[in-house]
Amino acid sequence: MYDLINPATGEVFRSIEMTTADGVDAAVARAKAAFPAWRDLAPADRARLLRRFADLVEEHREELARTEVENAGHTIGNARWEAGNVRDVLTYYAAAPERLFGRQIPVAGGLDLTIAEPLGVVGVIVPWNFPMPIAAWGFAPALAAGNTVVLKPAETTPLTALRLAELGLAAGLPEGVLQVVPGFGPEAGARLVEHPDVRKIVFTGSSAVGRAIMARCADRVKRVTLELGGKSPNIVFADADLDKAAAAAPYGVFDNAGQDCCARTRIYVEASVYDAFLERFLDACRGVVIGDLLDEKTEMGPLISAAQKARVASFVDAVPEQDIAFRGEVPDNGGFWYPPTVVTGAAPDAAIQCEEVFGPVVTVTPFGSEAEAVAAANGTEYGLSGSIWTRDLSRALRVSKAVQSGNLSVNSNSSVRYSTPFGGFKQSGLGRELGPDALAAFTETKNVFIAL
Ligand code: TXE
Repeated sequence: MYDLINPATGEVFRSIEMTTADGVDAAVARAKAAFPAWRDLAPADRARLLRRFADLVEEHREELARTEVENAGHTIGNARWEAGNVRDVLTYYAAAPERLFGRQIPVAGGLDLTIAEPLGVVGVIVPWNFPMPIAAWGFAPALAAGNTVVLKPAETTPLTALRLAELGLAAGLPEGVLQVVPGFGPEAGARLVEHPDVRKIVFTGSSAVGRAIMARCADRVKRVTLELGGKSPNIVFADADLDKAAAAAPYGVFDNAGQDCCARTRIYVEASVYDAFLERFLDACRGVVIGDLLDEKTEMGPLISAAQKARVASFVDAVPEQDIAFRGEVPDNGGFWYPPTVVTGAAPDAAIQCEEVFGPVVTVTPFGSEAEAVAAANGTEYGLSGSIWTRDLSRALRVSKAVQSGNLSVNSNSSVRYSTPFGGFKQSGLGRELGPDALAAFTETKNVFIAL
């Protein structure tokens, strides 16, 4: 049995049984058996089942949200959004089964058909930072394209995924089409990666584990989509709406207590407005509401675990005290709270500027020219998200082109929309989730030539 801990209190609230490697094998066997019938189901029926699944998620939205508050330490506002995102992702991909068009490309001597076929059994390995949405970004397009899914949630946060699988069954998904196996990464996760009947792995998590998974997938040329860490820049030019940029910046990094692969953790501000921005930004930081997770006004909760808190602290403890421009206040109750922290004066090669902290910690650094800002933004091995604040459209487009990142936003800190592709450059990942791209990632292209 594995104890689940409420991150806001540090107390065990439930224990669950973990799936062993044998249990994973059994789940994969069921998924393999369920695949042919699911693949061959009339597209309209697959679509109808996914829509009914989305309706059940909506009906149970509050219950799912409250489960996530207790299990993952999310604020109720965020958790409601996350359950709503699952509904939206299911609804979006419910339109896909009837629209998985092939192509008929003109060729000499016959008729040529290009067809998108499902892969078979897909393994989805999910982290603990956004357990519900990231699960759905994997299973919804995979199921829509006709695959069956075995999903392994993170050790610490299995409850909403388990509930979603129950709701899927209640919606009418056949047995074996969507299964959730809570288990340890090196045991249950590794078995999914190695299993010869799993045709594809979708992994979201740390870069270290992502690299190891990719290496293991190479043994069987197994398809893999990786969504790994980030160290996203937030670039504020002197001509930007400073009030807006500064007001938005705390949410861009302290949301979900910074445990967000898209967190804007490096703020770069044009030197001529650095002081003006910093003053406004620190004011906004002072206003971040921390505490009661069930209060809709609360904006930031605790970290997921004692280990994550220790990891975040190790980065901040290496920063000289005079460089800490702001440290917020958090409850002192045995929960895994870490104060929102603003660091100034960090060197470009300091760990806090280069590595993913995954906590409510942000650096603010001045820059001189546009080229300097771009070089700083591109100065890490990550490339997931980023923001550009300016009123100059040409500059926004120029900088968007130059920043090596899969998702950029101009005058906004938002990264994820279910209908547009999401994923990383460089070591932030491989392949894209969401939008039409995810369907391509869950299908294999077959070409058939018919001689006439
Ligand atoms: O991640 P892991 P951890 C980053 C973030 C964080 C750090 C460590 O910087 O501080 O990673 O977090 C499963 N085979 N991100 O250690 O271990 C594991 O069970 C197969 C960024 O929790 O990568 C869980 O389900 N699976 C990130 C999932 O991998 C294995 C989100 C992620 O856990 C496995 C999370 C193995 N050998 C952490 N070992 C993001 N991109 O958003 C572990 N797992």
